[in-house]
Amino acid sequence: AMRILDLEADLRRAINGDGFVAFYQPIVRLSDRSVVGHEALLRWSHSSSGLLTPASFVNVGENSSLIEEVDWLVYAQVADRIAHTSGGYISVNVSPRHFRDSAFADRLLRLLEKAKADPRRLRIEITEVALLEEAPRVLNMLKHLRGHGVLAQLDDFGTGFSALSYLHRFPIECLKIDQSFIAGLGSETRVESEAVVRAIQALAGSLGIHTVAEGIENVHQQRLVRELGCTLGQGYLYGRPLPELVEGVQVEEILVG
Ligand code: G
Ligand code: MN
Repeated sequence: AMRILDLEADLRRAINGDGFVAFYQPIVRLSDRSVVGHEALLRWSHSSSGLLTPASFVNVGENSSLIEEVDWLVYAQVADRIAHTSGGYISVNVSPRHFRDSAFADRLLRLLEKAKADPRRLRIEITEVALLEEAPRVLNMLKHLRGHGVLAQLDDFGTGFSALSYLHRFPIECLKIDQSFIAGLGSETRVESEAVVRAIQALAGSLGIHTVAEGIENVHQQRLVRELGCTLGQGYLYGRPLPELVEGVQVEEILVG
């Protein structure tokens, strides 16, 4: 309990300071490793513990609702980054909590406008849980955002409810195939993981939705997901989350791969 209290106090201090930073991980076209966009990932540069990933503090934040404030700090950094760069999109993670507030979409659009950032270069990553809760309200928000150019992609796909009936009703641009299935491609669960990836590909293809294979760490996985029909990928093979955006084609990697 004392540790949590400490962390909560730290969290508040970091929100008011510059402790939270957006890191960016490239998303590439698998055919030539050209960068199509980035996912913004939250990192906390903690004074004594170093660089922390959300897994180590998100529970504290979720309970104290501070994490929403932290998310807005990240969205503001991303809007700023969009305004000062050219190139692909940047996607931000939006927790289902944000959709409980019907003002979320407008607040996000205002943030972009204030930063002079092109809304078409921002995407939101949501999980299936967000679609199940308050479906009509979420549908309206997604339509509203899309109307202004902000597209939505479904994160960690295959791990949640995967309620397929929802998929065609919501304006979803892209499915992100959860990294557990990509990791599974080279392991003893290979047959099952392959079946899941194949099924997601078939579903997405028939609905006209793109896919991103997440968590690609080696050329073996890259080859398998390409064989299964994925065209876009993300993972350590193409780049770890870093403070700077990656531009262009990763030429050196093409020669290696
Ligand atoms: O749930 P979501 O897909 O938004 O989570 C992304 C997380 O996955 C980030 O914390 C990121 O650092 C991590 N990640 C990104 N690429 C890889 C990878 O190739 N391997 C592993 N193990 N983790 C990854
Ligand atoms: Mn994500």
